Amino acid sequence: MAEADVTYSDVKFTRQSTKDEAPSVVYSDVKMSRTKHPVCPKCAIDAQQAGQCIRSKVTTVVLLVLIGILVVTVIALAVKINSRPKMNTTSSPPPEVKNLTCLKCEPGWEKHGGNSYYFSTTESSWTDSRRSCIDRGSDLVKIDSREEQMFLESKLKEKLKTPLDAFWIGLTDSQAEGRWFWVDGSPLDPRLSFWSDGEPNNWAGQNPAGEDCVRMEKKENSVDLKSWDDHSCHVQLKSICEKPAEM
Ligand SMILES: [Ca+2]
Ligand SMILES: [Ca+2]
Repeated sequence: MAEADVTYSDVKFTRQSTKDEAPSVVYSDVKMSRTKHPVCPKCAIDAQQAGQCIRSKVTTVVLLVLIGILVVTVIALAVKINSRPKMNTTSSPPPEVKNLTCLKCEPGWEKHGGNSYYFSTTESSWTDSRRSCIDRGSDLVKIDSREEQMFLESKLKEKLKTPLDAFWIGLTDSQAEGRWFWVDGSPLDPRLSFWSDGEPNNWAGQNPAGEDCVRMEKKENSVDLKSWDDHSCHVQLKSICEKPAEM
């Protein structure tokens, strides 16, 4: 205890004297602690409670002020966001920007040699496959060059899973047997045909109508890129769509 907090006081105790005894006095030193305020235990408790009460009130006021600031900030932010122009509803990107975006992100299409190819893994008849290609803004693939055949064959080696797996291409002799035409109406160039050995054979074992549509098969060791086979048009196979690549 610090010296400044202590008051020394002389207290005089008087012992009751008998008749015979002269009054005597006992002196005793009493050390009393001086407190600034309050001066009694009850007052000390009251003061402590009052202090806690004041601190509690101050804390409440500070919390209320902080909540108030938070609410005002949130309202201000909401007003600012609502006042910003809504790009999605009030304007759209220019057409040229839109086209560029579609070209870059069009899913499933692969660009090669100025064309885009879609290798559809949905299996359907030759006619339904062609319709799906048309719905995608394209048609079944027409093979115009040896290089294009080489590209497609390399892609099919990645995509075909079993020897029975195959993709429809846009070649048919459904109009006249043995006269092969591409879907754009052009006749097949014999110098650019890639029939597998023994094909086309118009085999009637699967369909009495024979085989009028052409598929590309998986040929692990195809000779000179030969991988075409005429097949029943009703068989459900995967297909290759082609369209000019958008610039
Ligand atoms: Ca045929
Ligand atoms: Ca055949």
